[in-house]
Amino acid sequence: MRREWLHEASDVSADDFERILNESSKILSEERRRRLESGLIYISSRRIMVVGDIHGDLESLSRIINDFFTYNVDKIVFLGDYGDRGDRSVEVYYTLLRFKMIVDASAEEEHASETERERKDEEARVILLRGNHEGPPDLPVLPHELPFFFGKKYGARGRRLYERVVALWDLLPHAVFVKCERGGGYLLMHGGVPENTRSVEDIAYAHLRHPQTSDFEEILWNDPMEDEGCTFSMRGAGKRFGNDVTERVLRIINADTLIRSHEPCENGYSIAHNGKILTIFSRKGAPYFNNHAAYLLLNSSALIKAKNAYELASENIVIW
Ligand SMILES: [Mn+2]
Repeated sequence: MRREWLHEASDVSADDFERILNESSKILSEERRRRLESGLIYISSRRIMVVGDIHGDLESLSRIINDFFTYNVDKIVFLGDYGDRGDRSVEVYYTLLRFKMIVDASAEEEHASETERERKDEEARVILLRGNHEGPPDLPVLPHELPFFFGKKYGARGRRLYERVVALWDLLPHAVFVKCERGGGYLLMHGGVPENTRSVEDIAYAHLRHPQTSDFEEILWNDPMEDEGCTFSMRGAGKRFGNDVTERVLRIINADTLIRSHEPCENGYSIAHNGKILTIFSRKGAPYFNNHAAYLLLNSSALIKAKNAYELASENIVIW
């Protein structure tokens, strides 16, 4: 596939940006309707890329998208946090949405046969999860530079484009379950597991029960900690959750490992809770200055053999 469009983002006009937003909101609404408003998607593919925070790092994003095409990846899951922090946040949004439209929308018009179109209708190949930077209005992030970057680039129209981007957040899912042939699988979300999870539905419909329950807030904001139990978070939202919480929730969901993002990692990834948690961070540069960024490639061997973060990290992480 020709990839010249990967270099377009810097020069894209407000009209072109608006066009991609129109198309994205159509496709994302359709996808949300098709999964019956659930925020949890089940997938079982052979090659799945899992990408952590991007936060305005356009260079890392381009590299990730190039690898997606080069390695014939079936599906790619972004774990959220696209804008803010990095100064190319506007370009990151354009590139991400354009990428999704090229992969998930264009094939329908072109040469898709009836069966191919049905498969496309059922399953998106590019899955953008919500992070805390794409959260509900009552859980704002600080600082939130995205509206400023839109204004800087597009002047008065920037505000309107920014609001259109914000409107997309509600259409995004917040969790993925990767089913493994051997049984079990991986639970993917931005922050972490909610303390009071009692069923899969608590995760799948957390967004519809917000703010009556704190489950949605916790999915977007939580971080693991060394101790047992749960405690308050310095972030001002979400909680810090212990090993016992992770084990209990993974058992309820029937997952072996939680794969999440949300925290910078010196080497692009880190492992917590005795291998029950893998954290992936996929951006470099100011203001975090981690040495490396990374993504996870779940290939068929990982999907058959690896049961914890140590085994996943030993052969399936790509670092730059
Ligand atoms: Mn985050």
